Amino acid sequence: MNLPSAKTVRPGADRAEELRQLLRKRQRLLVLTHNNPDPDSLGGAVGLQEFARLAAGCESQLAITGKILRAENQAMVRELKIDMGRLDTIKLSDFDCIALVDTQPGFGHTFVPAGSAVDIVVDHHERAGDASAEVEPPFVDVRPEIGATSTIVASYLMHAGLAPSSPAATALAYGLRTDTADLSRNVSDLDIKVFEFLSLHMDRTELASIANPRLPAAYFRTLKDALGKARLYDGITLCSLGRTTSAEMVAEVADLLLRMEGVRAVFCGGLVGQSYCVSVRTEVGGDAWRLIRAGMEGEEGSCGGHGSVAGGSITLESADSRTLRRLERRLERNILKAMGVSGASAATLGEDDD
Ligand SMILES: [Mn+2]
Repeated sequence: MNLPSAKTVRPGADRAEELRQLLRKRQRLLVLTHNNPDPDSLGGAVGLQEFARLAAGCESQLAITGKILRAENQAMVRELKIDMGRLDTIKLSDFDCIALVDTQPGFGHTFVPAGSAVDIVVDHHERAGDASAEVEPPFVDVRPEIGATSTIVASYLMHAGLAPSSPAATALAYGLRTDTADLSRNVSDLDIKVFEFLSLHMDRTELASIANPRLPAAYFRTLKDALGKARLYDGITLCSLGRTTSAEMVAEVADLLLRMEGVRAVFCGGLVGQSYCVSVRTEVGGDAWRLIRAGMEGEEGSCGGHGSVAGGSITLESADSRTLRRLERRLERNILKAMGVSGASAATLGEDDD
């Protein structure tokens, strides 16, 4: 068990000052985040770069691993001109300070180059495993009670009395908004206070256009195809997209189907490469984590989640259509059993039912 250290309970202004002191002794900061960065990790990274520059005159670079997949996230990078490199092309010896944002050393979806010591960790996820087994970085600010990592980073700017540039404030605000579902989920007082602070500096027009980007025709073809495959049971919708473009697409279809009246839970899947990606959504108060575990019972793979959102992936030995169909049947059987609707027959969106 990890007891909060004295570090994690000191007031925000102290933390901002402590971080400033650390950065002042460094020349160049490398900011890293988890694989396939989401808006909160990008916002937090950009915000930390802003803090390093304004508070300590410390130059920095953001480097990523994986891809920026969702159209909104690509719009965020494009509109706010977020400058980032690929970690495998970065010369590590150019940097004397490494920060991890929205993740922690040892997390599965996070790559820290071998032999590199992490100096700064800012995150809002629970600390995983036995943190005491690892060398504690000089600056660790992990606060699971806060809705977004972007909030924690923006609070350093707020407490230090620094005004972020419009792009940095907009990136932080978009990260905060995304992780808290527009300040409706896992929100703390600090999230609200920080959002007000960011409101003074961000570009609202830009924020709106990031949230509603133009989408390629291929997106709508995938969506049309997916909706045709939705299987509607009493309160639960299942949808297997077959082979699809990305795990993000599976998640988007799951989000969309949950908005249908009467739907309490959605179980969505799709084959990406050799992995079958799964997204589960439940209405507020539901247990998506229980449902995904029930669905994936007996399968080779991993899953995670909390509250009304869960995701996972199943490793398939071969990706032929027969193996896929069999997997889909197993998942459907497990899910329907877990939801207590086994034996019922499915409706589709192709039928008139009024
Ligand atoms: Mn986050």
